[in-house]
Amino acid sequence: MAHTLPALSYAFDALEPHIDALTMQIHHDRHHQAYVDNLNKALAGTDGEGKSLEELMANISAYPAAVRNNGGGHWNHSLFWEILGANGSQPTGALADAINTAFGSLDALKEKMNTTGTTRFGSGWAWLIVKDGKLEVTSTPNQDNPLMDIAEVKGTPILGIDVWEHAYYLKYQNKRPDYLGAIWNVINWDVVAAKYSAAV
Ligand code: MN3
Repeated sequence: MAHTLPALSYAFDALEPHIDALTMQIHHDRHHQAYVDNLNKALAGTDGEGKSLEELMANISAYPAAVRNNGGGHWNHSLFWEILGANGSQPTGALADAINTAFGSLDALKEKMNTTGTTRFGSGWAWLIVKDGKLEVTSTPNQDNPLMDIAEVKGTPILGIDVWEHAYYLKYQNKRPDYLGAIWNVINWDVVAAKYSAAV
């Protein structure tokens, strides 16, 4: 069964002014669509065609680079759209406790994610993952992710921040730290909390 582009659950302009509508439209309708299309092309007629995205990630070293890049791109962006939103939520309950235990405070987590994202050379992602029941911050290059068997640090991502220039260049140009500073205004912590609960 072919992979398909998930619809956004909010309008392109819902994250304004922090993430602009044109960036969202191009990022979702063109970049993510291209990952989906190229993944389907790369899998056509191979044994990977019948596998779920998660099955592909767990054994990605067995597949060609086109599956790694486009399968990762599809999985990563699907998570990214989900954990964004304009509801102004804050971490609560078990997730808030786990953040305080692992990092000391929410601000310390944000700082660590921002440093990790800023120092990722070139394109990639900053991640908040659950590893052995605990929260960790890590990053991956390109469209790799911590679900992949080739990842340096493996775990279950519950929040991912895209630091490819296509995620911020129209509004922030080369100022990746400004984008990373702003994105915390549009994190849907209710979704992150649900993913945390499912992962532990
Ligand atoms: Mn992207």
